[in-house]
Amino acid sequence: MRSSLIFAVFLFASATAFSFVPIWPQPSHLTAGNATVLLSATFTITNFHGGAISSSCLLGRAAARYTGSIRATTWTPEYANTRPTFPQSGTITGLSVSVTSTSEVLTPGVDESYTLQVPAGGVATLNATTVFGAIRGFETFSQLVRQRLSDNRLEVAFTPVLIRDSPTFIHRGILLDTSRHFFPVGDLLRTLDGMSTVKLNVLHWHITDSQSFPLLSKAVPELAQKGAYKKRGVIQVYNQTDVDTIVRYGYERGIRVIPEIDMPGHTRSWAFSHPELTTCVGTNFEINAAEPPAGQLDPTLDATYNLIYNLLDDVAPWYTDSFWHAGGDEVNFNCWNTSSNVRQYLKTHHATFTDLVKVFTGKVYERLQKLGKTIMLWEEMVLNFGVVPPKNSIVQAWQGPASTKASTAAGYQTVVSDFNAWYLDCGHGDFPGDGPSYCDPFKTWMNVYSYDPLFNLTSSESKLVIGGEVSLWTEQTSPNNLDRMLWPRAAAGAEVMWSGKENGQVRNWVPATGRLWEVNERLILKGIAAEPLQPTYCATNMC
Ligand code: CP6
Repeated sequence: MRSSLIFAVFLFASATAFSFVPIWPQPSHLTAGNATVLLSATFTITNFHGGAISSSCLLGRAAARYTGSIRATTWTPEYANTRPTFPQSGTITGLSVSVTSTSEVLTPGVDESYTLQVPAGGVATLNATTVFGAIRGFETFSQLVRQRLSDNRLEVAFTPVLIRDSPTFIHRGILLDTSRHFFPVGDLLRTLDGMSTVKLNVLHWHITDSQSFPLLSKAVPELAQKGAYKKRGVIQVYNQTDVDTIVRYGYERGIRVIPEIDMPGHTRSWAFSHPELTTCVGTNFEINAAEPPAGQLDPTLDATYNLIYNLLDDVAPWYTDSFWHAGGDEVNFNCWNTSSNVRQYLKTHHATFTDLVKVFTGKVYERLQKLGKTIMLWEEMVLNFGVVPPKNSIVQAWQGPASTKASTAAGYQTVVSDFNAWYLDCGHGDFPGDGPSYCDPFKTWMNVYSYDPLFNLTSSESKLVIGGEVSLWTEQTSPNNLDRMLWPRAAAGAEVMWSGKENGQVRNWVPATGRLWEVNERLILKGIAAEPLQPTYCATNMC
């Protein structure tokens, strides 16, 4: 019963797959031919005069990187249901790129549009406003290149090709949690490789949480020295050099790294070094926290703020992006209520727990603003506690369409990461006998793909949605399964965020299957251990 359902689905997927040029995410405008052009062995990406581009500029480095990776293409259509063999026309000798703006500053909303033209022979051309648009165009070009099985030469398929492309949303992200499990720098760099393949442009790095504190600040090293995981005695931390490596690697690919040091909730790990600044540590998590272990910063102490200021002043400049995620999810008042200190404060100041949240956010946001940061925050701060952050702040809505609507209706720029569709950790399963949880079922790539971040919004509310993030909380993800938890599902989200709706409708995953199959294979060739979509059988046969 179950397998026949799955195979019925494959039938639909294969039936329409041939009509697509396998670029992921789908470009906004595409016209393609039915010829194949040989790619010269000396293929080079050049400036519009045909000359080399200096590696002292970002464009030159990206051009050199893509020239190398395109020449080294090993993807073949052997197992692709999207690649019929077409007659061969001429030879493409190079790709000439032209960029209008000389700015290399990666700002939120930077122009990522490009126009790519691959003729029947000669030189292909790429035009973009900024270097970041050019990088998106390089990626698209690279997805047209394949290795011919007969003689191992490279060719560009579906020529002549004309593509005009730009993103639907300016903020297209992955949230990665490095607190529940530690991930070595290489895992983050590989994740950035996958992101650049599918044109994602934000890594929301949820660095710290209750379980561990892996960011090694110079000003307050004790937080990580005591709060990070240790493996065989080796402390698992990111130091300034590691952060710099990750931020630069992202920048070179047009990917912003937005850090989050979650607070005031989700902070039990701070208690390893500063028990005096935390509340409810060691108490019953079922009452005092969203998940074990319980522990929250004490918002009534000057020393708490001094620690936060010392930390932020030190590490904020390591992250070059203008955005800073200030956390604010799942604050638990029962936890604060266990503290006689807190109860006394409330009495003396005739204050409520909500007032405490406002005191806390007021101080932290002010410091972040002094550090030049635009603030991102979890929805609860605004929707549950009536915190009024600086006007240009970005609210991250994670509890579903009603949250997105409330956030945008209140006038906030909003990033959507609805757990009903875009929580990649969701649904490993429940405790036996508990029945399904709010997080079930497992979010398949089809769930991710069929989600509309603008569901039930008015047009003015929709305009405030700047994008989304597929989120990987890592309670049950380690370096062992990172890649298959992210890929190909993050790619499915990437297409929703880049390409938007399909003919004004929620995207239909059925005809997308063949294209996703191919980009997934390309991710695997880049060293990413992505999950398979279908039996290999389906790539060469009608299923
Ligand atoms: N950790 C943090 C989490 C979650 C959140 N914040 C979470 C909540 C619900 C689900 C999955 C993850 N694990 N810090 C919520 C933003 Cl279903």
